[in-house]
Amino acid sequence: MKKYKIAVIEGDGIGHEVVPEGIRVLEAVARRFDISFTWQNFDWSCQTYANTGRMMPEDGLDQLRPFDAIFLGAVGYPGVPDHISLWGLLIPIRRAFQQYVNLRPVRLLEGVTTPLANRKAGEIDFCLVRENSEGEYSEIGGRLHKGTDHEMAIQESVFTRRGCDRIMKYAFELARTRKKHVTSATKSNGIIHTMPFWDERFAEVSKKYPDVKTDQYHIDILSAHFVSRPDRFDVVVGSNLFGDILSDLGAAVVGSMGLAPAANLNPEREYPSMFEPVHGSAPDIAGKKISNPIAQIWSGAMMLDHLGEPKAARAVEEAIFQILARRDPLTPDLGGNANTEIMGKAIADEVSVVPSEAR
Ligand code: GGG
Repeated sequence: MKKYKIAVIEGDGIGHEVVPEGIRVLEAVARRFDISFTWQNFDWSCQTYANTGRMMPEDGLDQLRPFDAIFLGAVGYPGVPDHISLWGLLIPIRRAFQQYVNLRPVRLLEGVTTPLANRKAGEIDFCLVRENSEGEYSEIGGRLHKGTDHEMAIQESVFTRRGCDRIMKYAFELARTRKKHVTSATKSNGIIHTMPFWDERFAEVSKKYPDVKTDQYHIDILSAHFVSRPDRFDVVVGSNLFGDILSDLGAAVVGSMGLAPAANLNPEREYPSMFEPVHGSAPDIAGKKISNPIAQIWSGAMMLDHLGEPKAARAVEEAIFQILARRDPLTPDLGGNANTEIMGKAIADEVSVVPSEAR
């Protein structure tokens, strides 16, 4: 029996609702595939910040280091400024553990209604590869003349050759397992230093992958293509901010934020990787127990893949696909009236009977 130690951070808002459903499904698949999970909860959140002045303890990263993976819900809640909650928990974990890949699949599934006209299941199927450790998410900068008419803020972006090359290499390697096509998100017409550098690195890295087709679009028209021609993409690589924005747009075009999973990967496996839905804590529906747990559950499937359990991962994905295709149960974001727990239980039941082959 394979044994895995998983650190669990439910975080804030609907994180408390979707994470238990993710664990329910992972426990169900573990029973089928002779896997054993040990879950350790870390109560790190905006509530913790309100109580202690910190999102996580000073030695929080040391506490997480020995785990095989981190299963995270959502971070951020009204009352704590978003930059405090993000830079106090999520971003330090991504950086300290060199989780420089943020992998976010975008798939239109059978049974899900897309806001795009005339698009069928299977027509939209691509992966966003978001740079996750530098770029526009930078602490470099500051404010001057606070509170005066001359007040100013400066924020520096950081693009390194190492950072660009390693995320692009990951995108190309991924494309080789798919349709062999990488699209780069750029803005080198307006952003005069970092984006031409990004383009140069993309051209250079692509030389090592002559079998992979490439193209690049400025972020503005690329966003338009996500809506008008989403079928043209296979792997899309973008900087930290561009990748973040594109992933919410991707989730919207395939039907719901509640369906978008993500993996923060340390490909070298020197540190634990972290698995979380793309969505945030959704304060507007938190506590109503109507949030869709699928993004969290699917992130659990990505965790299984990373742990080296592909059959279990395929079973979880297949269970999600079957339930959605059947359209029963559905949470309100998908047009149904099932609650979070009903959806989680349905997928957990399905996981023990579905095939575990890729499709
Ligand atoms: N599921 C994690 C979460 O709460 N994400 C919300 C968010 O705003 N994340 C910012 C980011 O991924 O950069």
